[in-house]
This record gives sequence, C-alpha cells and structure tokens, in this order.
Amino acid sequence: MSLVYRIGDRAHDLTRRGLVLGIVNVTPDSFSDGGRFLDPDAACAHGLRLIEEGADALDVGGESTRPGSEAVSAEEEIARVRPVLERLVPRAGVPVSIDTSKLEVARVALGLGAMIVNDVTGLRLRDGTGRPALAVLAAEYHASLIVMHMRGEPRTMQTDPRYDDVVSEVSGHLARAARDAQAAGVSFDRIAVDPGIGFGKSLEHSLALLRRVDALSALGYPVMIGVSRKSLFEKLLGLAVTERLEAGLAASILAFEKGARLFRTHDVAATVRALRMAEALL
Ligand code: HH2
Repeated sequence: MSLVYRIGDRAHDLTRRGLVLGIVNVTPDSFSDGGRFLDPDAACAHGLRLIEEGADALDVGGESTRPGSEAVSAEEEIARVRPVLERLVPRAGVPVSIDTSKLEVARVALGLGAMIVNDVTGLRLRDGTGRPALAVLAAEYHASLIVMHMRGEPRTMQTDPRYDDVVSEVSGHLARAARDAQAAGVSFDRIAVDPGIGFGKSLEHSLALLRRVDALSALGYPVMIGVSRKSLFEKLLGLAVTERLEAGLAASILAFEKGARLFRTHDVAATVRALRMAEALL
C-alpha cells in the first residue's frame, strides 16, 4: 500500500521514505534550546542551517509546551513567529510548518506562506458550530495538518497521567480528530497524526506508544514521532539534554521500521543520515 503526504502542491511518497522536520523554537523557555533563537535573524539563520543539513521541512514554534510551561497570548506568539516567518519562508525552499494551537497565530502564519499547521492539542479548539477551527482554517488555505495527541495542558499534563490502554485510547482519539478534520474539508492525504511523546504520558506510556507505532500507522495517515532530546531519555537512561542524540536516533529508527514517516528533530544532520540508512534496509 502506498502512503502519500501532500504539502502545498507536492505529493510526498512516504511508502519507503521518511521526512525530517527541523525544529525552530522562537521561545525564551523551550526545554532544550530556549532563548537561543529569540532574535529573528538568529532563528532564520538556524532554520537555513537545518535545511542545509537536509531538513525536508521546518517547524516554527513561538510557545513552549514543555511540561510545566505557562501559555502565552496570541499577540505574544505572533510577535515571536511573524518576523521569523517573514524572513524564512521566502528563503527556505522547503515547506514551513507552524507549531501552534491558536487560530490567530495559524492564520498569520498561513498568510505568510506556511504550509502545515502542527497542533499539539489535536484540534481541541472548536468553532461556533463545533468544527475543529484549525482544520477549517487549514482547508481554506489548502494547508496540511499534523494532529498530535495531548492529555490535559502543558502546565499540569505530567501530574499522574492515567490510561486504561494508552495505545488504543491515543489511536482512537487521533482517528476521531483526523475524521473531524476531513469533515471540515482537509483532504485525508494532508493529515498526519502524532502520539505526542511526553505530552500527558508517563515514561511507560511513551514507551508503549513507541513500541506500538504499527497500531497508529494502521490508521492510514502518516505518523509523526517527536522524541528529540525529550526527558524520557533522562528517566530511562539518566541522560542529560546534551547526551540524548543516540538514544533519540534509536527510538526514531525503530519507529520508522514500525511505520512512522515524519520525524521532528533538533538534530537534523544525524537524523537524516540514520534515516537514509534505515530506508536502504527497509
Ligand atoms: N514536541 C514538542 C513540540 N511540538 N509537535 C509535534 N507534532 N510532536 C511533538 O512531539 C512535539 C511537537 C516539544 O518539543 P520542543 O519544541 O523541543 O520543546 P518546547 O515545547 O519546550 O518548545
């Protein structure tokens, strides 16, 4: 069976190939690179460097969603991402994604040429008629979606998350969200799903989801995995944030073998090398 993810007017064949999204965090408080790219020129230069390293797309975010982080206003988020998108989109030559859960931020980003909306709340925000507002907006712009599963809110999501069966609950939730997005006008081949590693999940929950990526890819949408530098590597292996690259690559490549096709990472060059090797062996 073939698997396609459409971004802009391009259909990416993901049957045997993965895509790497390089992370551009324009935040003072992201857990691994907070404050490094708050200046728009620095953020733009960083994005261009990730493209040189082989990124297939960039994911620009103006709000940290690390456990315990406080939400920021739409105005503040727009003030952070707008100057970066203005510089980056015309020069990137690859699609740019906006990592946001806010309608106003997504609207500004799509207006500036972003082609993907990456919503860590899994389309929680509804419009007046109960439709997922970000999907309605994406349909209007012929944009693509990444629908991620998160239990609760970043501020509190890691306080004792509980599931009866994390794999079936997350996959059921993603299937419903993707169906709602299609009903709102987004075509099925513009939707990717993401289990949200570390978002309202204990270490055991995140490991269970990584072991069962096949159950998520069975939904028929491309599966994204974001493990880059995350705290599960500290909890499991005692690794500091600067020591998590190899463990992250191992997790990403095993996820690829189980069907994951989109990889959101800070470490683009290494991820691209590992992925090209895995593709050759698939
Ligand atoms: N993880 C983070 C942010 N956005 N989006 C998707 N689809 N999947 C993820 O796993 C994901 C995401 C958190 O990572 P990061 O951007 O490095 O940190 P912060 O939220 O502190 O900015």
